[in-house]
Amino acid sequence: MSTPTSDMSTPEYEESLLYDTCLVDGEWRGADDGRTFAVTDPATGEVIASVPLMSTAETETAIRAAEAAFGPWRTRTAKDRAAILSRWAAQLLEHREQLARLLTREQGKPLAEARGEIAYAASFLTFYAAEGERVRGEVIPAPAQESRIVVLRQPIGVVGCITPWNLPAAMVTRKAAPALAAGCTVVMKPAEQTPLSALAIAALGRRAGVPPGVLNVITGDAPSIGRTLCDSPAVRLLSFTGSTEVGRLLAAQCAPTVKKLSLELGGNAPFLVFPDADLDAAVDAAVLSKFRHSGQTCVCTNRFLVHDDLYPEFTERFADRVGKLTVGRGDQQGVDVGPLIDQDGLAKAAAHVADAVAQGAEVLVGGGRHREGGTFFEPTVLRGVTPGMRVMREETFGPVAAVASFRTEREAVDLANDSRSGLAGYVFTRDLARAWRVTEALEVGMVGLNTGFLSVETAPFGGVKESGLGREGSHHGIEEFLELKFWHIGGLSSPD
Ligand code: TXE
Repeated sequence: MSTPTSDMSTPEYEESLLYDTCLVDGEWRGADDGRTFAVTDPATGEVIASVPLMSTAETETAIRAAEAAFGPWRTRTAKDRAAILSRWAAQLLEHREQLARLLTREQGKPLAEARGEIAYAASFLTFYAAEGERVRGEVIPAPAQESRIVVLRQPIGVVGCITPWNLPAAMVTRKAAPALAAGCTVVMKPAEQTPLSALAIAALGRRAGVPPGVLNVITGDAPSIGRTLCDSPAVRLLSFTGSTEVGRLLAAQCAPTVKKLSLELGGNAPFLVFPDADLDAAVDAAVLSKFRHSGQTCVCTNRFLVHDDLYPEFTERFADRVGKLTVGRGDQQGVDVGPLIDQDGLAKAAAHVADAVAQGAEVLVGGGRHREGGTFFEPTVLRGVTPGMRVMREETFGPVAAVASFRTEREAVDLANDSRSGLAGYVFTRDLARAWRVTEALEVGMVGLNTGFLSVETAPFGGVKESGLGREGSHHGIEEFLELKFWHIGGLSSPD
């Protein structure tokens, strides 16, 4: 193990929050062999920092640190843990601007979105500070008068967390906050594109009093770190947010240790506009739900399904609005849509448009790489898409809106459910009975009714089908990190 690197409490680090080493057992360290990899600004291609390229050995060290920290952490009072999480939330909000700028640099998103994400990240710490104090057991009826059955809810143990690059701050706290509140300890691996937000947030956690080993953040080689977390019998839960493909691989790798899994995977969100919808509200929500974070969230709409009667007007108004979106670097004033995360993201968006056009779809606006160059893609609206096109079958994860039409409610629901994913869905109607019918029929975990906005810390975020397992956020989210133990107490004799 290499010795801890520089003193990370210097004013330079305090100010920039640009941490370029990993947090293991409360110390900032590099990889054992000193190797690093570069983190680049997706808007410019410029290298921002180099962070440790850690692998199996360092992951094992981090797991041991988390194991050693588990006993002392789980036995702290819930109030103590809550106080630390609350201070951590305050640290995030106090450093919101620095964190937002760091996030924009490594991820590309407009500053306004980055500021929103930091507030969202802090909300999980605040929420779970309180929720951790509400973890309680129960007494249930026993079979005999002289016995009792008591149910305990206990922390599961060491948790491995793997987070994505699209919400690199919020996904850290959405996992770490309930884990720590429950009394678990964490080994976290952020996405290689965006490790800096995670390291900065971990540093603020240390300043808030998170003890050594309770939260470890390691950067590096995803397959070997992932494999080590999966293989370790000490890791009792793997919490992953990312692609369905990697989720499937991790599930298979966790099978030998029968590890609990929490998986938040890709989506293919339908957005249904019925003939009685408020068209203004639907168009506003369409723009929000498709183009925030450049279309790179798992709850972003992937398929617009619009009733025949509204189809011409909806597509025209939507395309008009989309054509007015400002594309540019996230740190520039007035930018609505930033770059895509990398060349792979750009290639996928371009391939989906090309496939749709080859099969007869029409480009109403956008359609290609943006003149900014790099990984910028034009906000795009496609009309006349059909269910077999890639843009309808796969998650585009880019600023490409595919709009198809339907005739009946049954057809709309069938089209919406014609996917192996089932994360989010959006429904626009003013008919209450229809809203109930359609919401109940949609095979998804979350529905936005007359809104394009879904995610809040108080609601159980998650999907069905191949979109994953488990829920994050809300009082349900902490259950992932707890396990039940019942205690059957006998021999309680009656009084004389
Ligand atoms: O995801 P990956 P990618 C979807 C979206 C996107 C596509 C591909 O459709 O276009 O996935 O994105 C880690 N063992 N989502 O390739 O590879 C990786 O380091 C262990 C939806 O970036 O799944 C990162 O930390 N870990 C999504 C995380 O997995 C591994 C968010 C996500 O990367 C690993 C991101 C391995 N073998 C992409 N390989 C959402 N649900 O919000 C990769 N990783």
